[in-house]
Amino acid sequence: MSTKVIRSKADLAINGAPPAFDQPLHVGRPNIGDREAFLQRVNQILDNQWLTNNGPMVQEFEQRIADYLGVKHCVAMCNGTIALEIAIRALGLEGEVIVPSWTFVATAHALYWQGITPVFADIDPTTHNLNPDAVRRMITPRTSGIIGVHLWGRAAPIDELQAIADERGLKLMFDAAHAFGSTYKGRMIGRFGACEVLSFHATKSFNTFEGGAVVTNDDELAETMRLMRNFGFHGYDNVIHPGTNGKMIEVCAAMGLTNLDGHAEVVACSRRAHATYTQALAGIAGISVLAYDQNEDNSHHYVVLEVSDTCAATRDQIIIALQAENVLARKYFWPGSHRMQPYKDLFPHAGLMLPHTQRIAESVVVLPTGITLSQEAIQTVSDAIRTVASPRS
Ligand code: T4K
Repeated sequence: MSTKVIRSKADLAINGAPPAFDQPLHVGRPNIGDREAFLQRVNQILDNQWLTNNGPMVQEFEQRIADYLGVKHCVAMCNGTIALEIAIRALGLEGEVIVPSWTFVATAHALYWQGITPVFADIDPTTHNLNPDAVRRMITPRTSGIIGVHLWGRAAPIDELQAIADERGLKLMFDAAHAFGSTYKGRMIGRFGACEVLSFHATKSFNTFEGGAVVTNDDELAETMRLMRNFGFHGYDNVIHPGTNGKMIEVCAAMGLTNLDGHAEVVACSRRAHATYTQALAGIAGISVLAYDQNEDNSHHYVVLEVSDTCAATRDQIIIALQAENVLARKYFWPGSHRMQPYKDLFPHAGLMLPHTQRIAESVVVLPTGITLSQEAIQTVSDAIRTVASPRS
């Protein structure tokens, strides 16, 4: 799709040259597996005349995910946010819960939506994950739990957070929306804390169109969440728990089963893309590509740049220049949840406790990835960044 060579600032679309790409290059382009296999499954669903409500595809999907992650239970849901809400409620969280601000806003919203106050703790600027010391500082008598987030699929400091939770009598769960297939100290994410929540949204490395799940080794918790996602029904006409509609539908499970078969290939492709970006962007003053620990598994789905003050261009100048080339890079998760509503009005001074979050939020650029992105396109995107970020000669 791209043929343009960008060698100097004059070649940049921002200076009037034609854009590098005639079609927009998106962050979050879905990875879509074997189309024929998916359509066959859809036909099977139509033949079954069973479209939702814990159908055979969902049951097979749950078993495959549980086996893959090595956990006892996978409770599939309609999306990651509802999965978070159901997990939070099933765990009995209340009062205040400590979360990072540096995450997608769904983590905080899932608490606030249920009348629980999200209390934002700062991150370690090198890992982008919760800093355990910052978590300790935010504990009050009203704190009931901690939600760690494995941002960019890189595991939160699980052992340290578990130690704090044990010491202070708090519940611990994880938002593992980015971490499908990631490991922590060689063990699959999914088994840590009381439970972990996955998102299978279209934009994730592994998707079910929309979807999510809570995975856990806790039998009772899993049973409660199964009730909660289906209005509390236990058999026909028998409601034994308050609940909502959090069910995954059959066609989403069909997508999940298909994409699961192709997931290893997707990860290999993302790993290559990440390596190509890293190489192509090496040596630009003030720009670094977030690295993944080679001793751990990670989907390599996110290519995250940090633009520091020593770069010849600001983060926003890079984003604008890329947009002119039709490269729709994103500032995830700018400006940070604490500066989004309602938290901005509720906690106007939260930023005082979040210096690293605020600095990182000003410096991040997330670049397009996905199985349809060619190596040539990655090179062109990188050339554009190098040109914008080079000092004027
Ligand atoms: N926790 C964390 C840490 C999360 O990152 C998320 C979701 C959640 C919890 C909640 O899980 P879910 O309830 O969503 O399952 C997107 C996604 O909607 C969201 O799932 C994701 N995180 C977040 C990081 O990104 P937006 O508001 O940025 O979406 P949007 O519409 O701007 O699309 C993103 C990009 O993807 C665009 O460049 C367009 C492209 N795209 C999108 C879709 C849906 C496509 O090319 N094709 C598509 O089908 O939130």
